[in-house]
Amino acid sequence: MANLILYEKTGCPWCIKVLDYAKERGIQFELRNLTTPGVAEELIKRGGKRQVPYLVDNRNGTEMYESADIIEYLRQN
Ligand SMILES: N[C@@H](CCC(=O)N[C@@H](CS)C(=O)NCC(=O)O)C(=O)O
Repeated sequence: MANLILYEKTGCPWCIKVLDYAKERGIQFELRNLTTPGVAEELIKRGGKRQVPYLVDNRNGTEMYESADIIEYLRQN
């Protein structure tokens, strides 16, 4: 299983913000796109709502919505 999973959607500006930051820093994710069948249901089950970006850190169980919070988390971790 990948350390970091990012739920995202093609063309979502908040997702692009997170992906650009991660690219700059050489951080890699397993990407799960909302348009893939089953992914939206999986996201809602995990976090409670259909909103991307959503980060999962499998190293410690941290999960969160909100691009600004995700970027801050990646910066600190
Ligand atoms: N404040 C949130 C905004 C996230 C947001 O608005 N995401 C939109 C896509 S850009 C979304 O998840 N919409 C629901 C959907 O596409 O089904 C953030 O910065 O992460």
